[in-house]
Amino acid sequence: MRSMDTVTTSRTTFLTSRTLTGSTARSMAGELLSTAKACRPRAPLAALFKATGLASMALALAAPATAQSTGGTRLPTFSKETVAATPAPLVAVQATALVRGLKNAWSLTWLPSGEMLVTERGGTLRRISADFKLDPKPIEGVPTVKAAVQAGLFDVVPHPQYASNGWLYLAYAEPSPTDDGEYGTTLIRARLKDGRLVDQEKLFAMGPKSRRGFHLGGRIVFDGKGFLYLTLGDRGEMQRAQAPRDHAGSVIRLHDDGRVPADNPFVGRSDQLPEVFSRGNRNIQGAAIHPGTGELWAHEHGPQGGDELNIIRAGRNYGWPTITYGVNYVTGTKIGEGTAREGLEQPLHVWTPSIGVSGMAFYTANAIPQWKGSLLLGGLSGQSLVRLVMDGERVVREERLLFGEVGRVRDVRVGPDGWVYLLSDAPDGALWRVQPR
Ligand SMILES: [Ca+2]
Repeated sequence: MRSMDTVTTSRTTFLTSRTLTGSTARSMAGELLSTAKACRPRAPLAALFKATGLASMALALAAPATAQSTGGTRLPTFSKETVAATPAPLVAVQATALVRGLKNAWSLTWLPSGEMLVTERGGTLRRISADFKLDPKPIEGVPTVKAAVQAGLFDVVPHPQYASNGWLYLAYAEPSPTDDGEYGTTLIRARLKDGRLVDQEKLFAMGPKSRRGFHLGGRIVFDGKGFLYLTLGDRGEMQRAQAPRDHAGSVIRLHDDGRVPADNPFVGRSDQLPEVFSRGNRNIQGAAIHPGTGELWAHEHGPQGGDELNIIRAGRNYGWPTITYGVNYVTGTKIGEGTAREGLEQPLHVWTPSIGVSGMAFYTANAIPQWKGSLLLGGLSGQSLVRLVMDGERVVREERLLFGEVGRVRDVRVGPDGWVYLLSDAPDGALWRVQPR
């Protein structure tokens, strides 16, 4: 009886932390108790939590709060434990609003001149001078964007050789040309001339398009070896992330001119799509190349709980929705098979509750020496800048910075001056600079 009390107490604590309603909590507690009854009498408590999808509880009970190896599968670290183990930030920081009046800003980048470009999700591309003056006139020639729910204009990223070739890459929700109400994430490149995008080339369009305004991904990352990655999402139609001839729920890898690289993992397979580099990704809105390994790191939104950090490797399947550490919204019911399955990748790190991960940058600058090597990312619902300290592929420290001070953090970038810059996602959002206090 004692162990059942423990189970109920732990479950209740877990539910309270996610601010579920009392009735939902009670029904979930009921679900747990039924599962407990169904378990073999001597089943360990950790196995019980695992059976009910409470993997972080399982890990906490079964082992120290670090990544473990079980049967060859490395388990992730969990934000609850890494945050708890990190009492105070190494460097206290403050954020200064440099530009206000940005409407749902999504992506920030710099041009060699020191000017900045910012996308606004509604479909406008804005220019900010090197001394932080917002040009009141948006850049012209941006393609027609479908702006709905989470859809709109996403990343803007200059080519690594922008200074010589002038190519800017943009990802956006492109409406179907037949005007049937469907849309999907599309990648173009164009040059900026006299305040206008010219020389536009469409490089990739996800298919099939749909009318669902959820989970469109939209980050563009160059790897410095002539390839680029475009992150996508499942469009809110979760099974598409496992459908082999569907771009939804994948990461795409292309040459900078849109050609499919011959060494992409599914090239030559009629049952797969050649642009696809990885799949089983729910919705990736932050990705960056690791400065040491050259590999693509990405985080993705979980459902209720289960935001993930992953290293995106060729041909790997990241599991969504077959495995996840999250549960269905509101009902808290289980999704898929559980948290692990042979052949599906485990995340490096899991955020439960979800913080709505968005934006990612490795800190390699000198301005904040104590941060060198950190992985920075933003939280939308988490309303904070997150600093992760990694030991190889393991999170050993997690700081939550600026909580509630800048609102929903959509993008995180390191500027040419070495300071960290954030975009806040709001109808009257801002560009913020983060510096030591
Ligand atoms: Ca996953």
